[in-house]
Amino acid sequence: MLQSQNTVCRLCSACCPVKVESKNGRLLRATRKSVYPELARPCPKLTAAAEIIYAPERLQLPLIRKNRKSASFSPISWEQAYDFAATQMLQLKEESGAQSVAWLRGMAADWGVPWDYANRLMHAFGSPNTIGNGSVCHVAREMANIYTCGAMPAANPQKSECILVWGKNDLDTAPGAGEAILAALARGAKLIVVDPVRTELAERADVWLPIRPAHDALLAMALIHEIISKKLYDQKFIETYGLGFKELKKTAANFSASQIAAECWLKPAEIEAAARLYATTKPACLIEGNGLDMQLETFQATRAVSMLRALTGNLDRPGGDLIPHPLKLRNLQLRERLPQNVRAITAAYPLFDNFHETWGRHAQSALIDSILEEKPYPVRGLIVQSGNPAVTMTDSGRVRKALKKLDFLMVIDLFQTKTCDFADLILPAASCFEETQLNRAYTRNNPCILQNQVVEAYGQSRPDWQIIFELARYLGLKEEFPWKDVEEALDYQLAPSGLNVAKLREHPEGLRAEALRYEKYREDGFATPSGKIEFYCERLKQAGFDPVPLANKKWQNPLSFSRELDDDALVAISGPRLNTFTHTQFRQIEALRRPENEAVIEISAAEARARKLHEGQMVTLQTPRGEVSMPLRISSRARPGIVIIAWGWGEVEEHLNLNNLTDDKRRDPVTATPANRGFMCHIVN
Ligand SMILES: Nc1nc2c(c(=O)[nH]1)N[C@H]1C(S)=C(S)[C@@H](COP(=O)(O)OP(=O)(O)OC[C@H]3O[C@@H](n4cnc5c(=O)[nH]c(N)nc54)[C@H](O)[C@@H]3O)O[C@H]1N2
Ligand SMILES: Nc1nc2c(c(=O)[nH]1)N[C@H]1C(S)=C(S)[C@@H](COP(=O)(O)OP(=O)(O)OC[C@H]3O[C@@H](n4cnc5c(=O)[nH]c(N)nc54)[C@H](O)[C@@H]3O)O[C@H]1N2
Ligand code: SF4
Ligand SMILES: [Mo]
Repeated sequence: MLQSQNTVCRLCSACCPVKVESKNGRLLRATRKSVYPELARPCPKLTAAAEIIYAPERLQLPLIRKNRKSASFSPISWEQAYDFAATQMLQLKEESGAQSVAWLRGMAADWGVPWDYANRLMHAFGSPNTIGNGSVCHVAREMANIYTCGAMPAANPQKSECILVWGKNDLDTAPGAGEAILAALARGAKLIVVDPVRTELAERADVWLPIRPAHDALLAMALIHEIISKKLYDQKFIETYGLGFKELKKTAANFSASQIAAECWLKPAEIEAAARLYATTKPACLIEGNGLDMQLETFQATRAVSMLRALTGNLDRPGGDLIPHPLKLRNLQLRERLPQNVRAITAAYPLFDNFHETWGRHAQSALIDSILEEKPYPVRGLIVQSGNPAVTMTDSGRVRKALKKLDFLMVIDLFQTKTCDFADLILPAASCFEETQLNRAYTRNNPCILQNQVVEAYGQSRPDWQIIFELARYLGLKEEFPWKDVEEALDYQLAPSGLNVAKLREHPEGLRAEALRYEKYREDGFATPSGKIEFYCERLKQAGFDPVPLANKKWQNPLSFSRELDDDALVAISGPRLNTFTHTQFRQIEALRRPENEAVIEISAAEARARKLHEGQMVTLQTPRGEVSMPLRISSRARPGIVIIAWGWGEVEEHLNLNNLTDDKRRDPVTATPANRGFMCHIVN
């Protein structure tokens, strides 16, 4: 039977509302529902949805490694798989304590309820070690925003007159948000872009600041200084709602545009123009992105950036940056069940571990410290769900060593990835169209839209929720997972919000639990300890960090290997994400492989001339950690001094693995963030 149903696509984290046509439980095609159909561009991943979910390489059955010396796997039944997994986990628990088993989450299963279920299972089992990859993604930025204004604001470009895009490439990574920017530009809104790469948005910007990678903290402080010294800030708002403005003003005075411009590869006049345009055009919103992540100064850089919204009085005003209304949900994580005396492997980053009730632990690199260096104790068993750490984690050589050392590794995925090379057991997961779930994008902000199962699970694959609920039974944790299916579990979790699965299904356009309100701070204050915007943060001071960004820090080049490599080195950055792929995924899909999106290293024409390199030749990049080799592309997107390296190709060939180059020794002291994105490297040819 032909059917047309609504759901949310989760082939990448943009979580677009989509319509799916299916026949006899099989997906035929899917299309995005855009608010701006005239501006919408098709998403190639979604267009290829049927090819992705019915790819011949897709896992259909649980697989067990024949023996530790063998590279081949044999199919087994789900019962045998759960039994084997539970036996391994319980044996490790008996020998070394439950904490010797960790659960590592990649981004693909979402940070909504699937994250809660994994945490619940591990907490009930007795291990505090459910670890997400938020130290290299947006969770570190969430924390910085929460420390400043109590929440991660959501930009409202729909009503903005000026949009400041900082290290974000929405046209390729979040098309709904990208279209909202295009619509604003079409009605005359101004655009400022901070990005070292000439992206499509940078090309369209009124002011483009092609910043030297990882120098964002300096630029943010210079913008703050410019706005304060030229009296462009919202004095009334700051007097009423700000804490520590004087201290911020004093620190920012050390970072005037003329003092820092050269260090940031910018001109003072450009910085001044950006500050004036942003602060004098009302309302203005600020869209920050992954360009700010994966820096050694991610936390303080983002804190400084987040202060711009408050200084200009744009917080929680239409067209500014809205403080979200998260849905009221039951906290399912059972963290209170953990024995008091067990420390998490991420304990060296206590502020990051505890900044939020349900974000949990995200200092991803601490997992590798634990396995290899046994700090603070050894993790011996690992479950990897919806992630491909052998390729996506920092310093792949070190990660591979750690995966090899484990006594037990189980991977839950749709495909047999490079990470599976180290696995004892592989469980086939259902895709986003084959499972019902509630994604974080729709619980942190109203309106709430349900991701709906619209087709049957492929082969014997099972949804993530089902795998966790069933594994729980084999671990003797049936009471903690009493629900007969995900819908019952979702209804239980949604109860405080007044919503439930049935109501959400009836409203595919989404439902609000509360009416949209602006300027909520007038009644509620901000969710910081002082109830104010904390330009100065006592909690950070107490923990030994700068209470105002860069207050005591002597600025040093934060790019990895800047001390080890000579002047001939270039700044390498991970290429902006392509709209055809999600990280390491989908390279096996024929329809998504085109000559223009293959793995390449991009440099400017000037740089190629100076180094006598030509288009198409193979080049090798080297850092003290390792090498990658790819064909060279001479590109107008790259400025001199920079190499842009295609991201995610390590799944195809080891010599294409960008994380062979990255360094995990130096990290942001608050969030454990390594410099995956900006680091020095040599071209060796
Ligand atoms: N050098 C460098 N390193 C980086 C980055 C970079 O730009 N440069 N980016 C970083 C960022 S922001 C991130 S988020 C990470 C991403 O790191 P990962 O999360 O490891 O990335 P993916 O390659 O998307 O891996 C997701 C895996 O989940 C599987 N999968 C998809 N859907 C499901 C599902 O519903 N259930 C289950 N169980 N599995 C599923 C996919 O097949 C895939 O193998 O990489 C980080 N690492
Ligand atoms: N198609 C697709 N969509 C995705 C994903 C995907 O893999 N593919 N991944 C999802 C995930 S997990 C994430 S985290 C988001 C990321 O979404 P975005 O934040 O939009 O991510 P990127 O395109 O990686 O990077 C944004 C921009 O930051 C710039 N940049 C690089 N280094 C710096 C720097 O040092 N400073 C500044 N200011 N800018 C810099 C890059 O040039 C790029 O244009 O996308 C999500 N959506
Ligand atoms: S952008 Fe991402 S979430 Fe949206 S339709 Fe494409 S793959 Fe799906
Ligand atoms: Mo990410």
